[in-house]
Amino acid sequence: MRIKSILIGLAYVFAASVCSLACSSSNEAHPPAPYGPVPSENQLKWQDMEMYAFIHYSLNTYTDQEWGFGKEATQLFNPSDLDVKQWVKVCKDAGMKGIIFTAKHHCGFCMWPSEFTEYSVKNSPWKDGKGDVVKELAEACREEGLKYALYLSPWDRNHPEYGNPEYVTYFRNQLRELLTNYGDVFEVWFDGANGGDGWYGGANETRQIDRTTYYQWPETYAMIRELQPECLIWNDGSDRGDLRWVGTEGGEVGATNWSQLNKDGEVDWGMLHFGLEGGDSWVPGETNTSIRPGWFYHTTEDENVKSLSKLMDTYYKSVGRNSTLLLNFPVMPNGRIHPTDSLRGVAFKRMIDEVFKEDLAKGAEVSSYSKRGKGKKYSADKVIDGEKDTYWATDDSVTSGQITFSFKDPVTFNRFLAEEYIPLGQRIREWKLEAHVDGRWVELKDALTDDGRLTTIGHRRIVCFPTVTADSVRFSVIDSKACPVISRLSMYNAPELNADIPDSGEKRSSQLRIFYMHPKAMAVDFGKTKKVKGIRYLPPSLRDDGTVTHYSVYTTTDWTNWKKVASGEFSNIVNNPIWQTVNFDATDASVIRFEADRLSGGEHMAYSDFEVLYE
Ligand code: FUL
Repeated sequence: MRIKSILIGLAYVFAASVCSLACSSSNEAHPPAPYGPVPSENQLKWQDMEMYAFIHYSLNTYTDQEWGFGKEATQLFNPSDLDVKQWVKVCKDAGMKGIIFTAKHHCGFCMWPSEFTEYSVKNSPWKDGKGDVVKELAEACREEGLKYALYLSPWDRNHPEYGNPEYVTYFRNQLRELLTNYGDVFEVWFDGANGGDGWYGGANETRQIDRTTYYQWPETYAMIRELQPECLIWNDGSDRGDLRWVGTEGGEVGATNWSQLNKDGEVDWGMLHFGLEGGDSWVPGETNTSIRPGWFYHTTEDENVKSLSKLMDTYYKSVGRNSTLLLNFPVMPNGRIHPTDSLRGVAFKRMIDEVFKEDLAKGAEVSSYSKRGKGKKYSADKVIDGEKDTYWATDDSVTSGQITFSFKDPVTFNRFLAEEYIPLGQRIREWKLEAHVDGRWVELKDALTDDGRLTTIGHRRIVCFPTVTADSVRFSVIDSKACPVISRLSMYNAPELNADIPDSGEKRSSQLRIFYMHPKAMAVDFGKTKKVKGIRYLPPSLRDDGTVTHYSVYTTTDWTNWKKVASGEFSNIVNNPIWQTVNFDATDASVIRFEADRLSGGEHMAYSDFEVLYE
């Protein structure tokens, strides 16, 4: 017995001296080992950008379209006042750290004088065909310290060889031009849209490709890595790049948002929107949305620029949910960004600065009942020290924990911000926030979700709740996949924000008598003859089944003789389910029939709302 305890004692002394050597004379524990996949240096830099702009500008700007068909004349491109410096100023003033420019949209028109096609600015009247928008913007960004990136649509409705291997070579040649001639590019954006029909050099037909094999992405990705090793590859999830789409263009990612996907296998909508817990690759989400309903400029949307409250909501549901925000500013036909968009951008940036100007947590005494090791390296106060690379952590065997903030004088706040130290992976699955108000603990729930639960954190999670005044605040990790590693916790008091333009100017229609004539046709009966000049269609927002992508509109005054007054395509309606407007020559009608020539899925047409435009 005695010998045993002597042996144990010796073993203890030996272990302690080994530790004191290994732990470099202090009693600090080793840092936690990374858990699961971790971000690359490039992904970390990108995530820190937080917000950057999209700029949509092409021939569509001159044809009032969202998707050009590919046969629009190059002569249409003739801006009177193209001013890339104004774009850069607008974006910078809006807090954007970079710009992604649509070098080529689905119509195939190139905004740079590509040597591989005639369908470009070089055959436009602008600057007598000597201009290069991609270059001008690259230089303007560099001058103002913004990063630069490019959108190159894989789908090309102009190119005669689209669908054949020759087109893939053409696409790669273009990409090589873009990645060679315009300096550093932080991201390439390969839009997954592929509507099928197009002009295709005059063939004017529908061409389907197999998205998984046609573009031969592995070879293209290898070329990108070689030409621009710091460039991140975005795609819609079908061919795993470095960043993923979040499954909607509405400006929000899931409140639960894992920065992981699996390297192989199908990526369904849920994986895009919420990420994949336990996925084997780090593929964080980028939330893209436009400051207006559409991506390209339309005069009719001048009144529908997103309100400040909507933009803040978007910020909380993107940057505040472990994502970045890619916010689009469309360019007008004269070559400038509209003043309303510009002012809204400035207001947006000012409001962000205002909300986050004073971190109230810094005035607190911070404590925790557990921490990693015995020293101070991983203590709770690391979450308020303003250093990016220090953090509070627990011992490896501990996967929960609590940090308490105690204030001398009660503080008033309505926002809470948390950050995990993601270079070591994303860990937290569930957490809880409580405030000590008038002598009792109340739970603070996320007001922007239905159930208010707090799940993932990742790079940054911001929680919004009604204003409280508290003398203590408790942050509790309930469930973590490995020991929690938290680099920052902050509290802010945001000014109250009333919706300046409710719902971004979108409105519900008045009561119309709408009924289905058959599953793919609906009719509106006015009861008496009126002069009508258009319709507006709001597709279902939550599922694309029943969304009308191609339509015809008929009118009648007697239910017998029908006149076709319009037909066409609602471009991009599935990804961006916004109001669609169809105008036609004013005509007498007592009934309007809206017919689905094609649905994106399902057998029954569906709508969220419908309006008739009268003269
Ligand atoms: C979509 C495209 O079809 C839209 O036109 C727009 O470019 C948007 C950013 O991506 O998928």
